[in-house]
Amino acid sequence: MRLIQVAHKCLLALRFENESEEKAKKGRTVNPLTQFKKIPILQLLIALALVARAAGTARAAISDFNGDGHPDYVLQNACTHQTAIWYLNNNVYIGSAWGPTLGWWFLVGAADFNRDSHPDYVLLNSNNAPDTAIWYLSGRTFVGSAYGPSVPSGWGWVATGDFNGDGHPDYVLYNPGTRQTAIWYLNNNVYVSGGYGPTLPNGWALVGAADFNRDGHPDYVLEHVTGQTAIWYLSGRTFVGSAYGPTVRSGWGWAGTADFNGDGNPDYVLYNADTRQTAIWYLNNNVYTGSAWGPTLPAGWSLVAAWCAPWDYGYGCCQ
Ligand SMILES: [Ca+2]
Ligand SMILES: [Ca+2]
Ligand SMILES: [Ca+2]
Ligand SMILES: [Ca+2]
Repeated sequence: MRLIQVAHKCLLALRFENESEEKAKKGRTVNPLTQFKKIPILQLLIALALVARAAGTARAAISDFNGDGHPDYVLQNACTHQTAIWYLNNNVYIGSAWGPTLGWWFLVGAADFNRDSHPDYVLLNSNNAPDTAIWYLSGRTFVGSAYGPSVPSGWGWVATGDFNGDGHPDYVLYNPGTRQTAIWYLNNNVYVSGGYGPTLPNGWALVGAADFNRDGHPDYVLEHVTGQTAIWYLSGRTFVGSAYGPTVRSGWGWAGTADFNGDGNPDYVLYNADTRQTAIWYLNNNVYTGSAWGPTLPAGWSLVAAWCAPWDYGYGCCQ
């Protein structure tokens, strides 16, 4: 449904762009429907589907906000743009507190960018070729902000991880059109340099990053259109091996990864956007070892960003 909405919106945008270009060229009104037919529709729909699919794999912001060693959820409200931290002990809800209100930014991740031992928010202003911002927090309290680098056209922001081992979180970017990946090395919020990572095979998308084989290097989490996941082991930006992970069931989305049971192995967080139920899938490296329900979120709240522009309100995101 989301895919159709996004594709429809993009088609409308392209149609109007095309129409106004023609108008500018010829100085007269053109029929948008005849212009519309000139767009290679199948190729366009495939490209849009790839973009929407990458955009649809929204990520949760999961980190340890109260410093007790257990990862916590950040919830976001699509109507009020308020955030809330839900403190967890493994999969069990133990309390909550308000976080900052996002305005027109979307929350997609959390990592400690200024290295004060408090996780900070990573925010985007759209789901495609976004501007990025870091909101510095002390616990749940906003203490400052800075712009990060802007993602180039055709690329999307996927995850953070320290890929060069300098202690600073870096950005992982993904181009759903070419399936190329890239790492942008940061010093706090400042772009230092970038380089390509491996290119994914057809049908797979990059959804996250964590160190699954515990060699000190973050690895990629890939998801196939079937829900099958895979870990691509990296050394820096270099592919060194891969293994299949468990398959995410229909109705559920892969939302993030963190070590919930404290055994040192990253686990999967799954989220059902219809029921707002969360689940933890415990892993030993790439191998599923068990699962537990996490808390179910209250109505109006989500674990992942709802990609709504102000003009979308009333059409699905804020109900
Ligand atoms: Ca915690
Ligand atoms: Ca910080
Ligand atoms: Ca780094
Ligand atoms: Ca690794």
